[in-house]
Amino acid sequence: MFEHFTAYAGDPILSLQLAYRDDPRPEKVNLSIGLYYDEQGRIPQLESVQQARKTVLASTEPSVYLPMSGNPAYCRAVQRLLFGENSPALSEGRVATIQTVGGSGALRVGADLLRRFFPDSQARISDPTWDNHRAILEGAGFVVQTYAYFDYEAQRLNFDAMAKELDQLPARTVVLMHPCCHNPTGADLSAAQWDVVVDIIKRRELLPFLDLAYQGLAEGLEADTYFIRALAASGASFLLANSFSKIFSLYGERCGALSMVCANAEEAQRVLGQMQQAVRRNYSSPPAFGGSLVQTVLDTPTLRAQWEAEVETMRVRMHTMRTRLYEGLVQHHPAYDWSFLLAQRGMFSYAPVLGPHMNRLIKEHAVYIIDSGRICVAGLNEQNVDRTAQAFATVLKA
Ligand code: PLP
Ligand code: TYF
Repeated sequence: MFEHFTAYAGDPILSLQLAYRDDPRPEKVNLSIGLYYDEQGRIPQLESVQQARKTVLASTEPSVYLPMSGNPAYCRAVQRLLFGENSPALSEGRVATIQTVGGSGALRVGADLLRRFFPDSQARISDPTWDNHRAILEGAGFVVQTYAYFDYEAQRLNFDAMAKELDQLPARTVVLMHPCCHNPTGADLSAAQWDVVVDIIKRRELLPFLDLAYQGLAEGLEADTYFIRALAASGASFLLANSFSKIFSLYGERCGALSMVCANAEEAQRVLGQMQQAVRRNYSSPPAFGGSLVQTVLDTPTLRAQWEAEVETMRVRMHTMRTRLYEGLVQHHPAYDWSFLLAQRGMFSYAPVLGPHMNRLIKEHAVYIIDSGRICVAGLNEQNVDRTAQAFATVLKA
């Protein structure tokens, strides 16, 4: 019956993660997968989440199905985190939000809906982007093309090329964008550049689909929503997928949300109905446990403050490690201009120049990066950062 099923090559990032796990060398360094590791190389259990877990586990309520749109208190807390406590869009009731199975689930439900209601639209993703963006949009039936984003020679954002290309797209083109901590490049737009993008979106009637998987890890929880809030204030209609996998260190609980910012409250109600139907015919309703942890943290002032401090610790540590990597590279390979690294933010650095050396880095130095030259800076710590810089310098000079 299933003879015609072809073999699946696997996800290259997840495959490298397994290779790393099975590597016996004690000095190995994992810079491949996008997971946050602490200074000791562990995936942290956030203290705020541990406290919330006690509260949630103490509940004696039976586990009933959540509504199709998820836990209503979770959705409200997520909206305030994303759009702000005093958001006009929220008080006008024009944002529809559902709880989803991670950020990936939000992307998929959003893509399904867009495909259904905009059958003539094509989709654009940044060049480069997270590989799963293309897979999810194509899986939903979209023809997917890229828009200019990164100058591979200069290893920096090419904003002029990006703006020029967006300004030529047909109305209602679905444009996938990263509001902060661009994956894989770590190269983000400035507030002034986002203002230009908002202007183009309005003028050309584009259909933005924002993907926020690293809120708080560029400049801070509030600052990182600049584009989201500017777009909402502009009156544009758009979709926003967000993920709590990284910033709550709750990867396996699959916590995320999909928000759709609409023209008015009446439209938002109809849109919410379609979001619910998209969930119903897909997986019916999201899982309850992880969402109740997140909601408890967000809605309990002491835990909220503790969580915000924990996110800030992650952000500062990754910033420090990126700076230390830069300093090590300047020391070990001063002939090369490494300044582009300092312009990058969030969980990733991106050095396409290293991509072709991936196999040597893994084989000869036990340093795991992915073949694009993406580096997860959270895999660096005081123990391994200098050796990593040395390994990069060695393969580049040979
Ligand atoms: N979007 C981006 C840009 C990501 O890097 C990730 C990766 O984790 C996701 C979405 C998916 O998030 P989740 O693990 O919550 O599905
Ligand atoms: O980009 C990354 O490394 C993370 C982790 O199928 C990840 O987003 C990688 C592959 C995947 C799911 C998550």
